[in-house]
Amino acid sequence: MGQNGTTPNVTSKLGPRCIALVGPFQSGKTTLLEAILARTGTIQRQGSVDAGTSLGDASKEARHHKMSVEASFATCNFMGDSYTFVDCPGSIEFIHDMRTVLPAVDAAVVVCEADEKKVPQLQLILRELEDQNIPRFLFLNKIDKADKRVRETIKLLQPASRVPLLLRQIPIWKGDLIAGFVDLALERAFVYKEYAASEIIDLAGEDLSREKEARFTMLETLADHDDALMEQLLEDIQPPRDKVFDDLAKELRDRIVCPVLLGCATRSNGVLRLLKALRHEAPGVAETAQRLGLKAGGEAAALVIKTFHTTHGGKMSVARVLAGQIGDGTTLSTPESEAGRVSGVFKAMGQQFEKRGAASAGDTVALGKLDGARTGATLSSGKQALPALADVQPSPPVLAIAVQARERKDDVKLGVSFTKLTEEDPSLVVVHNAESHDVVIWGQGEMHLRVATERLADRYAVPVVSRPPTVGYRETIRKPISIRGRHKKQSGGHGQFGDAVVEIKPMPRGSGFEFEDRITGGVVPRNYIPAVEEGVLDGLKHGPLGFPVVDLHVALVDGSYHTVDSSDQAFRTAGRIAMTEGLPQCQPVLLEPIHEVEIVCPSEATAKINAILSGRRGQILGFDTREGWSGWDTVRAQMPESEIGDLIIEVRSATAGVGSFRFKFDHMAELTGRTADQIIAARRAAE
Ligand SMILES: Nc1nc2c(ncn2[C@@H]2O[C@H](COP(=O)(O)OP(=O)(O)OP(=O)(O)O)[C@@H](O)[C@H]2O)c(=O)[nH]1
Ligand SMILES: [Mg+2]
Repeated sequence: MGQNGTTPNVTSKLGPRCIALVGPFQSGKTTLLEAILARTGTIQRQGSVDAGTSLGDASKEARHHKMSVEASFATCNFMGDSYTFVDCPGSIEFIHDMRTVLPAVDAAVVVCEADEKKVPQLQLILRELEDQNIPRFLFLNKIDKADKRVRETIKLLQPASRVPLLLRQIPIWKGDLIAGFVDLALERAFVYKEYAASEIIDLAGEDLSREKEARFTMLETLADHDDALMEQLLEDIQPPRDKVFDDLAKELRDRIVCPVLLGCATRSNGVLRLLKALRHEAPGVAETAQRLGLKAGGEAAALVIKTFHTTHGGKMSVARVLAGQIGDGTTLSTPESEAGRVSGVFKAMGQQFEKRGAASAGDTVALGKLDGARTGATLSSGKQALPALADVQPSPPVLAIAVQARERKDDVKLGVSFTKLTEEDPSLVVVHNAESHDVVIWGQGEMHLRVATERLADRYAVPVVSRPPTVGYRETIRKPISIRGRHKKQSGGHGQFGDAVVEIKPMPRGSGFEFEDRITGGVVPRNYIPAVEEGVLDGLKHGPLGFPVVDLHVALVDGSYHTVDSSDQAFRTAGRIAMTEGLPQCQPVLLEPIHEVEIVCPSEATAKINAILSGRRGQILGFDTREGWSGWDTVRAQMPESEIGDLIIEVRSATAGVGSFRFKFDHMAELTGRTADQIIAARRAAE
């Protein structure tokens, strides 16, 4: 027969597929993957996330938190075709792993729930798919818990999507529970069986009339982009079933509708229909390569979508092959450099890697030991390296911790681990602060950083201790003075002598430091003047309040020297003494960094965000609707760096997890009073 019914078990011509499972936090993606693997016979028994027996989320960190913390891969066979599913984390803090996967997939299954609170998250994810032009299905999961009509749920979710959500199945209710569904394209009714394929039943009575009505709504939506279908509907002609399936496939691939399927991942309901829809309607690798603008000759082309550092196999680059063949020993390049020689081709199954033969167009495989390949890289085998097919940048990080190895002996190991950590997760950034000597890990949120430190301990065996990073306080002066710095030492033979008179005065905010030489008549010889400046700089590193001193002018105006005892070192010391003795008399004042912060949030949270900002000494500069995002606002404010430290935690909790911000240094501002006293006291205590 034709499409999507009892299709014979023949390989489709589209080659191996790659499908992303995405969706809001905890919507059931990992469970759905488990159900798919069980349904396709890839695993013997469907495990569960809650019991810690699922193939996905197998890392220690994921099991511990009962949530996905990185993309996870599994390849299975369905009706003669190979499918690699990529289970992406739902938490916004780990969203980068989803972003890097998306360019390479043929389609995405957006797993969601009938939960109003998760609509902003759904919108965020659909937006990523819309922006990257990925065909997408919605899998309305957890229908075992459904408490409202599906049509109402669609109405609730629709604002999250820019294209119509096209309901393709309607539920059959039995009392308060959903017992099965009607497939509107097939015009068949099924009752769910736990952990087994649904059973076909006859449609009658009220269910039949509901089916007719819902089917008409589905066809009407399809007809918006199909004039012939519209005419048939107007003339009350039943379109042939194959024609309906063709339209469904076409409009999915053109990304002008988002079909909605129903199911329950924990009981494996609706999974077979989902697989069949993917088989018949999702595009294959050729179309995906075209979407990416790949103009390949005969050579291999692939996109790296995830990097793992495994304990036994070393570095593994999971890549989707878009054209050609990649086998053991294939030499690959990135647009910038050599990627290396493939040492082993593997099938990735959760945290396991199984050796396999060469991969060809469509396959998603792990490639061993490609030292020069990072996540996101375009790999090619031709003489002329292909240009980059995708460019996915992580969101700017929003939270930081300073870390150090728990044991000194692990310092070197920690450095190596940072490289691996950031290769596995490019949305983490490690920064060495030269001034405070802090090693700071920047990430996307509290859980993100927690998982990073756990990974350092578990995966790389470097336990670390962490604390909030040092805030970049400075100090400056408010009063000009003139002072003499004199260094004189008579110790046995050769003595030391340096003598410098300087004028210290404040300068405008942001001007830094200026040194002026106003020596006349050679009272301080030319060759010693740079040493005085160096000494002054030494004295500025640590001002009277404990912080680096900025925004001042120091002029060397007078001094004296000794023909035998004077030296660079002696004048440098004199310069420093002038500062350490002079600065306390200049009315030092604390300066704190102020950043400009731009927060994005769903509009209903804007008032809460404003309150949070004001509570943190923020000055609100204004707010506006977020461009291109219906129902979202952008709030701009100026805020002290110390208050931005853990701002994200409050922002996330006020916005059901979807709010975010970026910030940029703006200026240094004077800080006096109690807050300043506390900061200075804390600094003294730490020294
Ligand atoms: N009642 C019900 N619970 C479900 C269903 N699917 C998943 N769950 C439960 O929902 C919770 C989250 O499931 P996961 O599969 O981990 O969800 P996820 O989307 O992978 O979560 P993240 O990757 O952390 O975003 C678990 O407690 C599951 O048992 C379902 O169909 N019905
Ligand atoms: Mg998951």
